[in-house]
Amino acid sequence: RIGPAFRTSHPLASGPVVQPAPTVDGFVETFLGELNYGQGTLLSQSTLNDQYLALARTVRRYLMADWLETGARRRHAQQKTVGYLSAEYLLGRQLGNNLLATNLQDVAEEAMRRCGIDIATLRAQEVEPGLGNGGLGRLAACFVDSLATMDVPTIGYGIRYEYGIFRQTFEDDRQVELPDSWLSLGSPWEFPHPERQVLVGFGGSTETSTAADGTQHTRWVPDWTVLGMPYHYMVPGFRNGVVNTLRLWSARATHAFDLQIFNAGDYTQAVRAQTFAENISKVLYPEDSTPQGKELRLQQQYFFVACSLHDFIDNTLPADFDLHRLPERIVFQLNDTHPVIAIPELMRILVDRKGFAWDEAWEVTQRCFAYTCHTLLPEALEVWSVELLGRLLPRHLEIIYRINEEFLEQVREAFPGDEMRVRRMSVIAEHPERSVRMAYLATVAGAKVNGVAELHSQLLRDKVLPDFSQLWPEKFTNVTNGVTPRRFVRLANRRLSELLTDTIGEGWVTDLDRLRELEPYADDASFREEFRRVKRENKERLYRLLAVRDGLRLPQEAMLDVMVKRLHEYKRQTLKLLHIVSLYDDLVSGRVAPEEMTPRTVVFGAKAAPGYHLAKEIIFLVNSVAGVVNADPRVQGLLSVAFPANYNVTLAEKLIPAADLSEQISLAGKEASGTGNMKFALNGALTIGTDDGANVEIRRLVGDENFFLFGMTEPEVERRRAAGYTPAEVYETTPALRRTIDLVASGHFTGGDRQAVAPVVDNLLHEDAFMALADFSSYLEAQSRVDAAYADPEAWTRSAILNVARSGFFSSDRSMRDYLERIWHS
Ligand code: CBF
Repeated sequence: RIGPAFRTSHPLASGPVVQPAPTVDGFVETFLGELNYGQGTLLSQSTLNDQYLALARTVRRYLMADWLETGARRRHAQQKTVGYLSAEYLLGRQLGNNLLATNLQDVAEEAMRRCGIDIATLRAQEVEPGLGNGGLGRLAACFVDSLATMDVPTIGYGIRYEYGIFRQTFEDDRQVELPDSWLSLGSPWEFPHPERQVLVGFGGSTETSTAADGTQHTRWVPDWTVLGMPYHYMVPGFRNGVVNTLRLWSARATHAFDLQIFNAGDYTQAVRAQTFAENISKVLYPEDSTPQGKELRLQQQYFFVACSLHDFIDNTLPADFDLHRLPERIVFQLNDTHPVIAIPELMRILVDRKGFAWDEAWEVTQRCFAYTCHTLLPEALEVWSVELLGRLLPRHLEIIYRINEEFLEQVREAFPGDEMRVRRMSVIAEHPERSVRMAYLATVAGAKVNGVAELHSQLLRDKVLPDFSQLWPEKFTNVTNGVTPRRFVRLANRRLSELLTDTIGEGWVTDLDRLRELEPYADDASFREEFRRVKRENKERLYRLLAVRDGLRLPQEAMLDVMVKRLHEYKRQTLKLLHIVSLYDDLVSGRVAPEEMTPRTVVFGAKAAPGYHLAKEIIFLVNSVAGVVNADPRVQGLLSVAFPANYNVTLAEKLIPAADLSEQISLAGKEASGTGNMKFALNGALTIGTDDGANVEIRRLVGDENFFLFGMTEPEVERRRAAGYTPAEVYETTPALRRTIDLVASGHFTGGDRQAVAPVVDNLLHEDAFMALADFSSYLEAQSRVDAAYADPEAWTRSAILNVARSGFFSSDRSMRDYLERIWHS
């Protein structure tokens, strides 16, 4: 337990801290003070990094009083807190967001100007904390933003990876991964709290003793431990005086090094324990949607949830708090299966440490957790082998066994004689090896289970967890994902934001449904003109950036067609590539005359998991096609392909506001929701997409006529598969597809090297697990509709405006309201 707070009657000890004046003079003074006293330098001698750190610390000062006040208010209010447990937070840069939240953008800009500094240069200094892989991690960041803006007591819990998602570069068109040392120049946004360190055990065995009254007591005796050191990050609400906390854990050795071994000269051995412990939070697993069955990953998961539960129970609640009432004070939202080991951990704390009877502890535990599933790929549902789990966390395995035993009794009672069902529903799988199904454990223990878009929640009930939804239909619910309008419109798209505010007032930033008021302006020619100006200027900004960042020269006038997301077969970047190749082929073969072509620039952004061989081959192919297309004078100005390396939140903030067309082309039934799709629609891009994930809801809201739908529906996919899908047959019978694939296979884009394209081509022709070929014709037909629509700028702009006006539903504030209503307060 943390030591007693320093007590004094001095008014400044518990009163508000003094905040610098929010004037340009006040800002300059604080900034220079930070440079002098924080960085130990003079403005005239300071480096860019000194200036960035001083600026960040200046902004931090404006948030500090609110942070302290929010913390104090939360401690006294005794309200229920949301403990968001997430192994990933893809935060993006902090400086701009915090300037926005404090309403200091203009003041800071002017203050820096007075100091002779261009604030944009300092912003560019910040390395974004890439502590997540993609959608799931970014969603967590959007959610904590919304919770602060809505003043919901929240603690975000996660891992402070020393290295986040790898930095991607290309060498000879192939992805090369570099470590992301985001902390190397200092991280001004974090506050270490060594006094709140937590001890976490691993390994060892359990001991059971019997008391005089016959009751048995089990104790876990771990054989090694590490310390969890919390780093606190501010999570400001939008101009509402609220600053919540994100608490990320870093692993430390319990004993830094062994002095005796060191003195004996074996330096490596002396720090072995330290290296071993620190490895736990060293690096983010660069996987998206597929679990990595690695021991270190299970260590990471247990490490952060053990720290977080301990932190809340022992360091946040009052010492005399009656833990029977724990569900009144916390709900832990499990962001996918990664934190699910928290369930047996809470049982262990209550039963072994706090002396609860099993049933009492189970009652409390079931009310403290809710589980969000983020996938539909069966292979992505995490399982841990019993051997590994038992070796690393022996007491937890015992607890899981008992949970399962009692649960299966319940199943037997509900479905007498149905042993097949019992086996299907068991938390313990027997094949291919004995293992723990984490999604099942979360479903058994969680008060609620939700999917992340309507279609996904439906498929979750019907296909992924059908037995469970039959047993407990009331447990299942949907919360469609959302994105924060602060970062993804107000900050990323200042021009559009100004236009919106001038037209409908500022309220939309925290009440996104108000975008509806924009609808009538879709018919106003001068508004449409303004809207087009915004897009044009955003494109210019993007192209200036890409010229400097990636050496890319892109034509200003062409339609900007963007596909940015993790590289995965189910997302079907290959389908997009086939479209590009077919456009190229049409042009160079003369099938389409240049004047018939709607000029396009296609931009990809995607990282492939380092071990995902085929995904990396697809990246190679995209780069190869881009190289040839961009160098071919016959298509110059008509077709360009760009693949800027290292797609991340920072680049997304520039790309999305500039886009005309948003590619959301996953095979129906595979993308749980998507959130990029929402960001594009909110920034006035039209979507070409399948009936998948949240596309379904986007299309329903923006209207069929403002969305380019194509491809099979999920039931059609199922039927097609059941009938026996043979991609080679589609290839043989579709001339345009055949021409396109043949051109790729000929080595045209790889200097004649047919071998280099074989992995992708062979996969498409002989496997095509995600049916890109089956949807090819429908996709091309939809793209022709896009071309025709784009050729009419007035109609296109009208649709783009309606996309913005009707996408208010996709605010993460609405998602949070849904969680509060359907899950956290139900
Ligand atoms: O729910 C957030 C996102 O999560 C994923 O990225 C994931 O990692 N499982 C899904 O693939 C997305 O569909 C989803 O939007």
